[in-house]
Order: sequence, then C-alpha cells, then structure tokens
Amino acid sequence: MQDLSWWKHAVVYQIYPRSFQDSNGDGIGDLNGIRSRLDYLVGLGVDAVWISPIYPSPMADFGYDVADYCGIDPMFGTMEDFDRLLEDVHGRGLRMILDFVPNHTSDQHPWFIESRSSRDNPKRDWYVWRDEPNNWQSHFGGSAWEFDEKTGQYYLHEFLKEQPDLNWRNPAVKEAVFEALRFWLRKGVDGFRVDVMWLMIKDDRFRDNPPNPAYKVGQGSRERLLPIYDADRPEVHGLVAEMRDVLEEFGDRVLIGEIYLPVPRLMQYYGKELRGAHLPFNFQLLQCAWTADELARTIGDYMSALPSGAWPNWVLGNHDKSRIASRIGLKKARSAALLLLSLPGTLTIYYGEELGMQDVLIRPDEAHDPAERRQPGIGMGRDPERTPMPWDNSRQCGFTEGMPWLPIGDANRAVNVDWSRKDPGSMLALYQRLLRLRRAEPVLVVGQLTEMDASDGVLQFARADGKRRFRVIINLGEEARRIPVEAGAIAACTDLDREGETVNEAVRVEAADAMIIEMVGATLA
Ligand code: TEU
Ligand code: CA
Repeated sequence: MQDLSWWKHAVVYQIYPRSFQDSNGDGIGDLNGIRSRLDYLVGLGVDAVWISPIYPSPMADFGYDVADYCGIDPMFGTMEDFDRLLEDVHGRGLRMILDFVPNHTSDQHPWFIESRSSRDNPKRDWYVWRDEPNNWQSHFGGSAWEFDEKTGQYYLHEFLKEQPDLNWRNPAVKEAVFEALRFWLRKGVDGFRVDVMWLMIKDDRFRDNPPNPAYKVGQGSRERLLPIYDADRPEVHGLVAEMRDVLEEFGDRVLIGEIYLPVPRLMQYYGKELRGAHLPFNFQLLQCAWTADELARTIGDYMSALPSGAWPNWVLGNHDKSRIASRIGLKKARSAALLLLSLPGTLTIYYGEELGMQDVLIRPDEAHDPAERRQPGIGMGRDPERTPMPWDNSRQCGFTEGMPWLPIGDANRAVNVDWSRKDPGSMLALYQRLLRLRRAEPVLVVGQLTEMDASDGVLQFARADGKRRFRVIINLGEEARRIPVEAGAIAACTDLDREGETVNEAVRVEAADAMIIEMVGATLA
C-alpha cells in the first residue's frame, strides 16, 4: 500500500470542533482541546482528522458561515494554536483535512459588506444579485432570495440569509478563494472537504425550478421543487477540475467533495480523466434501508457505477445526519462498523461513532441549529448528532470544566471513553480491533469485492487480492443463521468473542451478529 496515495488507504476521523474537547472551560470545544486528545486518535487507529470549520464566523450556521477564509475563530483558538495542532498531528503520523466552504460566505465577510454597500461597488458581482427573485428555495426553508433595502436588489442564499452565495462565474472570486486554499496548503494541510460542492454554479438564466411531483406535506419548503437550476449545473465540473489543479500545485493533497446526488450524477464529480474530486463523498450508507437486500443493492450499484480507476469511499454518519446507532440501534451499529471497515477504499468515521454514541433529544427551547429553529418540529434539527464527546464519568464527562453548549446525554455518558477502554467488549474495542485488522490486511482496502449475496437476510461478500481472501458475513435478520462456508478462521466478529475459531463447511451467525472470516487458500473463487 506504500505506493498508494496516503488518502487511498486512510480511515478519516471527522471532528466537530465545538463538541470534541474544551480546553478553557467555556463549554465549547477548541483546537487545544483537540491537540490534547491526539493520542486517543492514534490509539484508536485512524490515519487522518477532518475538522469541521474553525474559521472566524458569527456562527449563524456554526462555522459554515465564514467571515475570513484565512483565520481562526477566537472561540477555537489562535493561528499559533492551529500551527501547533498541525505540527502535532503530523508528528504523530496523522494527516489533517480542513473543511472548506466556498459556495457562500458569512454576510459579515468583508467581501459581502463591500458588495452590499452599493450597486457599483467593485465587489458587487462577487455575489448573486437580482432585481427579481425566482422560485428557488433555501435548504433551511423559505425563499433563497433576501431583499436588500439599501441597494434595492435581492441577493441569493441557498442556506441562511446570513450565508450569501458567492458568484463563481466571476474569475476574481475564483482567484481569491483559490488563494485561500493555497494559504492552508502552504502551511501543510493535507486536503479539504469541500462543502456543498454540487451547488457552486447556478443556472445563468436563473430559470425557476419545476414542481417536485414526489413532494409530501410536512417536508421542508425546498422539497416542493426539483433542484434543477440551482444545483449540479454542468459547468461545476470545470470548476472542480480547477480546484483540483490548485491542490496539485502542492503534491499529494486530497480533494473531498460533499455531494448529495444520486450515484450516476455523483460519479461525474470524479471528473474527466479523474481530474475532478479525488473523493466525491459517498453518502449511500447514510440513506439506504439497513437490510441485506438494500445494502447489497446499494453497495453493488455504487461499485459498478465507479468510473475505471476511481477510488471508492464510505461513511456512516456526519454532523448533518442522525447517528448510525440511533438510526439502526446499538446492536446493529456493531455490524455496521464491521461492514464499514470491510469495504474497499477510503473510510470516514464520525466522532463518537466508535463509542456507540447516540443522538441526544434536544428540547425545542434548547435548540441551537438554524435548521431546527427555521423549520421547527420536522426533524431537520442537527443538534442531536452534535453533542459533546464523553471522555469519562466525571461531571461533564471530561469534555469541559464549564457548562457544555449541548447536553452530554445519559446514554452517551454510559459509553464514555474511560469505561469503553476498560470494557473488552465495548464498541470502542470493536473499532480498535477492526482498524488493526484493516491496517494489517491491505486486501480489505484494495482487494476486489466479489460474491455479493443477500439471501435470507444475511449480507455476504468476499474481499480477495489473489494472495489473501476474506469472507464477510452480516446477519441483518432477527434469527440466527447457519451459513455454508469453506474452511477458514474467524478474524473478527461483532461480539469479539469468537476470534480464531476455525470454521469449515458452515458457521452459525446469531441475529444482528457479523464476522470476517479469513479463508484458507487465497485464490479467487
Ligand atoms: O450541508 C449541506 C447539506 O446539504 C445539508 O446541510 C443538508 O441539506 C442539511 O443537513 C439539511 O438538514 C453542508 C454542511 O455539512 C452543513 O452543516 C451546512 O449547514 C451546510 O452545508 C451549509 O454550509
Ligand atoms: Ca473552549
């Protein structure tokens, strides 16, 4: 694997900086907090950290409203804190990926303050101004256009009005934002997760979006329309290729794109001759039903749709989606971990997933997330999956000496790191075991994925590379199953209690259990 780019065999760990570790008692996580927990990440066995936005921001959307692309928000620390963190990350052989939000800035960004100051300001065309709005809707509900009294025009905001969209058809905008990318790349940052990559170009004729025939009452207002003219526009791929070129100026840096699109359109973001994003994020496992049939179809369709030479990637959760353990239950979340760590390519783990953290119920009056506050009570709120990391069983679970910005939650206190480390059967022990196996068995990263089967509610597939062969068996049914297999030995299993057990002819797999079996005789079936 050595000659593979680092990111191809990496397991990335997403840190939501407000909720990982507080170091100054204000109840909000920060950079020095992250730095104090790097040994935990080394012990876990991950290879890189992706840190959600840490740039100066009024925090209208918790950092995804950037007021300065080349700074650090005092809430998270100083640039010196950042430089020390990056040094220590590299010092431990880890890589650092930064979140980057190019589609929109904060309305407090000097660029927008200038742009809205007058119609003939040189930066007017850095944003999207119109005399009349069209019917485009914000992702957080309501019109995507805000009227500016002073200059008598509307500006576009795909998210909050505090997040005006940049005009990426303006070369000056491109140059300025690319320069910000170079600022961090010069520092040694190893790559970027680019926010809403598929939204960066809009239809140049601002045509209305057509009605969405599948709209159901109770959904957000954006679901009323099909996102045809303000998302996934053909010209965006040229832009992604240019962004890639900027990273190529600095060698082996990775470009990850946040893209919520069906698989065939997602694959376009690898770009012509794979000159686009290295990794268009694959959110299939966040959206598919957790049954053997659905998983087999989802994994199979994604793998067969991959352009030749394109590198796959997988993730189970992030800071915008309900946590896997809350979506499918703690028991099945263990088999989900085994599935994730048996799949080919680059993987991402969302902080706390390795502990079995669950969503925390947040009372409406406690809600912080604008998605909840703007469209309350329809399940858009993301606070539940953004709660503090539980490190131990002390007052605030070691996350802060102060009052945490969001509650810890009793279920999460019960899986705190300290206890999980002492429990040989904990979710943490399972993740550590699977990450060790993956690091020791390159076939699990680069090997072929074959023999997919989903009969009787049991998902099975093989991973082989001509030298080594493993069979992955995941019982997603409610009953135990006797699965026919050739000779082999259990390399890992969800209950961590059958490792080394030899199997021949058949193996019993309990309901919701899963295992990876090292097959004797590595040749492909
Ligand atoms: O998310 C983009 C996105 O599509 C999701 O926000 C989704 O629409 C949303 O979760 C609906 O519930 C990215 C960031 O990940 C998210 O945190 C930001 O709020 C958003 O962009 C705007 O920057
Ligand atoms: Ca803090």
